[in-house]
Amino acid sequence: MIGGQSGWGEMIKINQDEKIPTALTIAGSDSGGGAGIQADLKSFAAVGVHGTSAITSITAQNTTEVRGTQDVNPDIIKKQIEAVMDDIGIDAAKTGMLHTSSIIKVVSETLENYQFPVVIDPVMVAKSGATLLKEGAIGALKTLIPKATVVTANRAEAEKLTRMKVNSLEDAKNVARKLATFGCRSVVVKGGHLQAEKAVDILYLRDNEEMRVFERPMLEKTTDHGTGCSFSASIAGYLAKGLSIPKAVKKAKDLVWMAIKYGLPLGEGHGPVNPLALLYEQGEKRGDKRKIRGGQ
Ligand code: PXL
Repeated sequence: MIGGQSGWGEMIKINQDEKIPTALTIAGSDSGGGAGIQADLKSFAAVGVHGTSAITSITAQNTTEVRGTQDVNPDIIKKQIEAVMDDIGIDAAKTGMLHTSSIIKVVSETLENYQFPVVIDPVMVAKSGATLLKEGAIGALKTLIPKATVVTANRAEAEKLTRMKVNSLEDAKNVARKLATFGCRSVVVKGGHLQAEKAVDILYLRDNEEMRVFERPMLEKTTDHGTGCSFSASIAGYLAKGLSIPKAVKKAKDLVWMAIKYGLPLGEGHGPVNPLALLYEQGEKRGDKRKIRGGQ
Protein backbone atom coordinates (compact mmCIF):
# COMPACT_ATOMS: atom_id res chain seq x y z
CA MET A 1 0.00 0.00 0.00
CA ILE A 2 1.19 3.52 -0.70
CA GLY A 3 -0.21 6.70 0.73
CA GLY A 4 0.26 9.29 3.43
CA GLN A 5 -1.85 11.61 5.54
CA SER A 6 -3.36 13.67 2.70
CA GLY A 7 -6.78 12.98 1.15
CA TRP A 8 -5.36 11.20 -1.86
CA GLY A 9 -3.02 9.07 0.23
CA GLU A 10 -5.83 7.83 2.41
CA MET A 11 -8.08 7.20 -0.54
CA ILE A 12 -5.86 5.37 -3.00
CA LYS A 13 -4.65 2.06 -1.76
CA ILE A 14 -2.35 0.23 -4.10
CA ASN A 15 -1.56 -3.29 -3.10
CA GLN A 16 1.33 -4.30 -5.30
CA ASP A 17 0.92 -7.96 -4.38
CA GLU A 18 -2.48 -8.08 -6.04
CA LYS A 19 -2.86 -8.50 -9.77
CA ILE A 20 -3.04 -5.09 -11.44
CA PRO A 21 -5.85 -5.06 -14.03
CA THR A 22 -4.76 -3.89 -17.48
CA ALA A 23 -6.73 -2.62 -20.44
CA LEU A 24 -5.76 -1.91 -24.05
CA THR A 25 -7.13 0.72 -26.39
CA ILE A 26 -6.77 0.11 -30.12
CA ALA A 27 -7.67 3.55 -31.47
CA GLY A 28 -6.66 6.82 -33.05
CA SER A 29 -4.79 9.71 -31.47
CA ASP A 30 -6.56 13.08 -31.04
CA SER A 31 -3.92 15.80 -30.76
CA GLY A 32 -6.47 17.99 -28.93
CA GLY A 33 -6.63 15.46 -26.10
CA GLY A 34 -10.42 15.25 -26.13
CA ALA A 35 -11.22 11.92 -27.78
CA GLY A 36 -9.37 8.85 -29.06
CA ILE A 37 -6.56 7.23 -27.10
CA GLN A 38 -6.12 10.32 -24.95
CA ALA A 39 -9.70 10.01 -23.63
CA ASP A 40 -9.31 6.24 -23.35
CA LEU A 41 -6.16 6.37 -21.22
CA LYS A 42 -7.73 8.96 -18.89
CA SER A 43 -10.80 6.75 -18.57
CA PHE A 44 -8.71 3.67 -17.77
CA ALA A 45 -6.91 5.70 -15.09
CA ALA A 46 -10.23 6.93 -13.66
CA VAL A 47 -11.53 3.36 -13.45
CA GLY A 48 -8.32 2.19 -11.77
CA VAL A 49 -6.75 -0.05 -14.40
CA HIS A 50 -3.36 0.26 -16.08
CA GLY A 51 -3.93 1.59 -19.60
CA THR A 52 -2.00 0.50 -22.67
CA SER A 53 -2.43 1.51 -26.30
CA ALA A 54 -2.10 0.39 -29.90
CA ILE A 55 -2.36 3.54 -32.02
CA THR A 56 -4.09 3.02 -35.37
CA SER A 57 -4.06 6.56 -36.81
CA ILE A 58 -2.75 9.97 -35.88
CA THR A 59 -5.19 12.84 -36.31
CA ALA A 60 -4.14 16.50 -36.35
CA GLN A 61 -7.17 17.79 -34.50
CA ASN A 62 -8.55 20.41 -32.12
CA THR A 63 -12.04 21.11 -30.77
CA THR A 64 -13.29 22.46 -34.11
CA GLU A 65 -11.71 20.39 -36.89
CA VAL A 66 -9.61 17.46 -38.05
CA ARG A 67 -6.83 18.95 -40.20
CA GLY A 68 -5.19 15.72 -41.29
CA THR A 69 -4.91 12.00 -40.67
CA GLN A 70 -1.95 9.64 -40.96
CA ASP A 71 -2.68 5.93 -40.64
CA VAL A 72 -0.21 3.68 -38.84
CA ASN A 73 1.21 0.77 -40.81
CA PRO A 74 -0.93 -2.34 -40.07
CA ASP A 75 2.18 -4.35 -39.20
CA ILE A 76 3.05 -1.85 -36.42
CA ILE A 77 -0.54 -1.97 -35.14
CA LYS A 78 -0.24 -5.75 -34.80
CA LYS A 79 3.18 -5.43 -33.13
CA GLN A 80 1.85 -2.91 -30.56
CA ILE A 81 -0.93 -5.32 -29.51
CA GLU A 82 1.44 -8.30 -29.36
CA ALA A 83 4.15 -6.40 -27.48
CA VAL A 84 1.68 -5.43 -24.75
CA MET A 85 0.10 -8.89 -24.57
CA ASP A 86 3.37 -10.85 -24.51
CA ASP A 87 4.81 -8.95 -21.56
CA ILE A 88 2.21 -6.98 -19.59
CA GLY A 89 -0.96 -8.93 -20.41
CA ILE A 90 -4.40 -7.60 -21.32
CA ASP A 91 -7.56 -8.16 -19.24
CA ALA A 92 -9.85 -6.31 -21.66
CA ALA A 93 -9.56 -4.18 -24.79
CA LYS A 94 -11.56 -1.60 -26.71
CA THR A 95 -11.40 -0.53 -30.31
CA GLY A 96 -12.05 3.02 -31.49
CA MET A 97 -11.03 4.65 -34.77
CA LEU A 98 -10.13 1.91 -37.28
CA HIS A 99 -9.85 4.05 -40.39
CA THR A 100 -9.53 1.51 -43.22
CA SER A 101 -10.38 -2.06 -44.17
CA SER A 102 -6.72 -3.08 -43.87
CA ILE A 103 -6.52 -1.70 -40.32
CA ILE A 104 -9.74 -3.53 -39.38
CA LYS A 105 -8.41 -6.73 -40.96
CA VAL A 106 -5.14 -6.72 -39.01
CA VAL A 107 -6.91 -5.91 -35.73
CA SER A 108 -9.39 -8.71 -36.38
CA GLU A 109 -6.66 -11.25 -37.19
CA THR A 110 -4.60 -10.28 -34.15
CA LEU A 111 -7.54 -10.38 -31.72
CA GLU A 112 -8.41 -13.84 -33.04
CA ASN A 113 -5.41 -15.16 -31.04
CA TYR A 114 -6.71 -13.91 -27.69
CA GLN A 115 -9.63 -14.55 -25.34
CA PHE A 116 -9.95 -11.28 -23.37
CA PRO A 117 -13.24 -9.31 -23.61
CA VAL A 118 -13.36 -6.65 -26.32
CA VAL A 119 -15.56 -3.55 -26.51
CA ILE A 120 -16.07 -2.35 -30.07
CA ASP A 121 -16.94 1.31 -30.52
CA PRO A 122 -17.83 1.51 -34.24
CA VAL A 123 -16.43 5.03 -34.63
CA MET A 124 -17.43 6.62 -37.96
CA VAL A 125 -17.33 10.43 -37.71
CA ALA A 126 -15.71 12.94 -35.36
CA LYS A 127 -17.75 15.46 -33.35
CA SER A 128 -16.60 18.09 -35.87
CA GLY A 129 -18.02 16.00 -38.74
CA ALA A 130 -14.75 14.59 -40.14
CA THR A 131 -14.77 11.00 -41.43
CA LEU A 132 -12.92 8.55 -39.17
CA LEU A 133 -14.00 5.38 -41.03
CA LYS A 134 -13.61 5.24 -44.80
CA GLU A 135 -16.88 4.70 -46.66
CA GLY A 136 -15.79 1.33 -48.06
CA ALA A 137 -14.76 -0.02 -44.65
CA ILE A 138 -18.22 -0.52 -43.12
CA GLY A 139 -18.39 -4.08 -44.48
CA ALA A 140 -15.04 -4.89 -42.84
CA LEU A 141 -16.26 -3.40 -39.55
CA LYS A 142 -19.27 -5.73 -39.62
CA THR A 143 -16.92 -8.73 -39.78
CA LEU A 144 -15.18 -7.53 -36.58
CA ILE A 145 -18.41 -7.38 -34.57
CA PRO A 146 -18.59 -11.13 -33.73
CA LYS A 147 -15.40 -10.61 -31.65
CA ALA A 148 -17.15 -8.11 -29.39
CA THR A 149 -18.26 -8.68 -25.83
CA VAL A 150 -20.00 -5.30 -26.09
CA VAL A 151 -20.69 -3.10 -29.14
CA THR A 152 -21.39 0.56 -28.27
CA ALA A 153 -23.12 2.27 -31.18
CA ASN A 154 -24.69 5.71 -31.33
CA ARG A 155 -27.84 6.20 -33.38
CA ALA A 156 -26.09 7.08 -36.64
CA GLU A 157 -23.64 4.18 -36.33
CA ALA A 158 -26.41 1.71 -35.48
CA GLU A 159 -28.40 2.92 -38.49
CA LYS A 160 -25.42 2.59 -40.85
CA LEU A 161 -24.55 -0.91 -39.64
CA THR A 162 -28.12 -2.27 -39.79
CA ARG A 163 -29.68 -0.05 -42.47
CA MET A 164 -32.58 0.48 -40.05
CA LYS A 165 -33.97 3.80 -38.81
CA VAL A 166 -33.90 4.79 -35.14
CA ASN A 167 -36.54 7.37 -34.24
CA SER A 168 -37.91 5.96 -30.99
CA LEU A 169 -36.95 3.87 -27.98
CA GLU A 170 -38.67 0.88 -29.59
CA ASP A 171 -36.56 1.38 -32.75
CA ALA A 172 -33.42 1.48 -30.58
CA LYS A 173 -34.37 -1.85 -29.00
CA ASN A 174 -35.02 -3.42 -32.41
CA VAL A 175 -31.72 -2.15 -33.76
CA ALA A 176 -29.90 -3.54 -30.70
CA ARG A 177 -31.45 -6.97 -31.32
CA LYS A 178 -30.47 -6.75 -34.99
CA LEU A 179 -26.87 -5.82 -34.19
CA ALA A 180 -26.67 -8.77 -31.80
CA THR A 181 -27.47 -11.10 -34.72
CA PHE A 182 -24.08 -10.07 -36.18
CA GLY A 183 -22.59 -12.31 -33.46
CA CYS A 184 -21.53 -10.10 -30.53
CA ARG A 185 -22.48 -10.90 -26.92
CA SER A 186 -24.16 -7.60 -26.16
CA VAL A 187 -25.05 -4.26 -27.70
CA VAL A 188 -25.46 -0.77 -26.29
CA VAL A 189 -27.42 1.66 -28.45
CA LYS A 190 -26.72 5.14 -27.17
CA GLY A 191 -30.02 6.94 -27.49
CA GLY A 192 -28.94 10.51 -26.91
CA HIS A 193 -31.96 12.68 -27.59
CA LEU A 194 -34.49 9.86 -28.09
CA GLN A 195 -36.51 11.01 -25.09
CA ALA A 196 -36.99 14.61 -24.01
CA GLU A 197 -34.65 15.69 -21.21
CA LYS A 198 -33.26 12.19 -20.76
CA ALA A 199 -30.13 10.48 -22.01
CA VAL A 200 -31.33 6.91 -22.54
CA ASP A 201 -29.10 3.98 -23.46
CA ILE A 202 -30.36 0.50 -24.32
CA LEU A 203 -28.32 -2.58 -23.39
CA TYR A 204 -29.25 -5.88 -25.06
CA LEU A 205 -27.69 -9.09 -23.75
CA ARG A 206 -27.80 -11.86 -26.32
CA ASP A 207 -27.15 -14.75 -23.85
CA ASN A 208 -30.48 -14.35 -22.05
CA GLU A 209 -32.21 -12.04 -24.55
CA GLU A 210 -32.46 -9.40 -21.87
CA MET A 211 -33.05 -5.71 -22.53
CA ARG A 212 -32.00 -3.08 -19.99
CA VAL A 213 -32.57 0.65 -20.08
CA PHE A 214 -30.21 3.17 -18.47
CA GLU A 215 -31.40 6.74 -17.96
CA ARG A 216 -29.75 9.94 -16.82
CA PRO A 217 -30.95 13.54 -17.03
CA MET A 218 -29.81 15.09 -20.32
CA LEU A 219 -26.92 17.52 -19.91
CA GLU A 220 -27.15 20.40 -22.37
CA LYS A 221 -23.42 21.03 -22.47
CA THR A 222 -20.90 21.42 -25.25
CA THR A 223 -18.05 19.85 -23.25
CA ASP A 224 -18.77 16.48 -24.83
CA HIS A 225 -15.87 15.83 -27.22
CA GLY A 226 -14.72 12.27 -26.45
CA THR A 227 -17.97 11.07 -24.86
CA GLY A 228 -18.19 7.86 -26.92
CA CYS A 229 -14.50 7.05 -26.47
CA SER A 230 -14.68 7.58 -22.73
CA PHE A 231 -17.81 5.40 -22.50
CA SER A 232 -16.39 2.41 -24.40
CA ALA A 233 -13.01 2.70 -22.63
CA SER A 234 -14.56 2.75 -19.17
CA ILE A 235 -16.72 -0.28 -20.03
CA ALA A 236 -13.50 -2.07 -21.06
CA GLY A 237 -11.81 -0.88 -17.86
CA TYR A 238 -14.61 -2.22 -15.67
CA LEU A 239 -14.64 -5.52 -17.59
CA ALA A 240 -10.85 -5.72 -16.98
CA LYS A 241 -11.64 -5.47 -13.26
CA GLY A 242 -14.02 -8.42 -13.59
CA LEU A 243 -17.41 -6.65 -13.50
CA SER A 244 -20.39 -8.15 -15.34
CA ILE A 245 -21.49 -6.51 -18.60
CA PRO A 246 -24.54 -4.72 -17.08
CA LYS A 247 -22.52 -3.44 -14.08
CA ALA A 248 -19.71 -2.26 -16.36
CA VAL A 249 -22.17 -0.41 -18.63
CA LYS A 250 -23.99 1.21 -15.70
CA LYS A 251 -20.79 2.41 -14.05
CA ALA A 252 -19.41 3.63 -17.37
CA LYS A 253 -22.56 5.67 -17.94
CA ASP A 254 -22.16 7.26 -14.49
CA LEU A 255 -18.52 8.08 -15.26
CA VAL A 256 -19.33 9.65 -18.63
CA TRP A 257 -22.18 11.70 -17.20
CA MET A 258 -19.77 13.25 -14.69
CA ALA A 259 -17.15 13.63 -17.42
CA ILE A 260 -19.55 15.76 -19.50
CA LYS A 261 -20.90 17.69 -16.51
CA TYR A 262 -17.39 18.68 -15.48
CA GLY A 263 -16.03 18.78 -19.03
CA LEU A 264 -13.30 21.24 -19.92
CA PRO A 265 -14.45 24.45 -21.64
CA LEU A 266 -11.41 24.70 -23.91
CA GLY A 267 -11.23 25.78 -27.55
CA GLU A 268 -13.96 27.22 -29.76
CA GLY A 269 -15.74 23.93 -30.49
CA HIS A 270 -16.85 21.00 -28.34
CA GLY A 271 -14.61 20.99 -25.26
CA PRO A 272 -12.98 17.76 -24.03
CA VAL A 273 -14.85 15.52 -21.62
CA ASN A 274 -13.16 15.09 -18.25
CA PRO A 275 -13.11 11.37 -17.38
CA LEU A 276 -11.18 12.08 -14.18
CA ALA A 277 -14.10 14.14 -12.78
CA LEU A 278 -15.40 11.09 -10.92
CA LEU A 279 -12.08 10.69 -9.09
CA TYR A 280 -11.89 14.38 -8.23
CA GLU A 281 -15.43 14.25 -6.84
CA GLN A 282 -14.54 11.27 -4.66
CA GLY A 283 -11.42 13.16 -3.56
CA GLU A 284 -13.45 16.26 -2.67
CA LYS A 285 -15.89 14.20 -0.61
CA ARG A 286 -12.91 12.90 1.33
CA GLY A 287 -11.63 16.41 1.94
CA ASP A 288 -9.07 16.69 -0.84
CA LYS A 289 -8.24 20.35 -1.44
CA ARG A 290 -8.31 19.95 -5.23
CA LYS A 291 -11.58 21.12 -6.71
CA ILE A 292 -13.15 19.68 -9.81
CA ARG A 293 -12.10 21.80 -12.74
CA GLY A 294 -14.33 22.40 -15.73
CA GLY A 295 -17.82 23.68 -16.32
CA GLN A 296 -20.43 23.53 -13.59
O1 PXL B 1 -15.33 10.15 -30.75
C1 PXL B 1 -14.83 9.40 -31.78
C2 PXL B 1 -13.38 9.60 -32.05
C3 PXL B 1 -12.54 8.53 -31.98
N1 PXL B 1 -11.22 8.62 -32.24
C4 PXL B 1 -10.65 9.77 -32.55
C5 PXL B 1 -11.43 10.91 -32.61
C6 PXL B 1 -12.83 10.82 -32.35
C7 PXL B 1 -13.66 12.02 -32.40
O2 PXL B 1 -13.25 13.11 -32.66
O3 PXL B 1 -10.84 12.07 -32.90
C8 PXL B 1 -9.20 9.83 -32.81
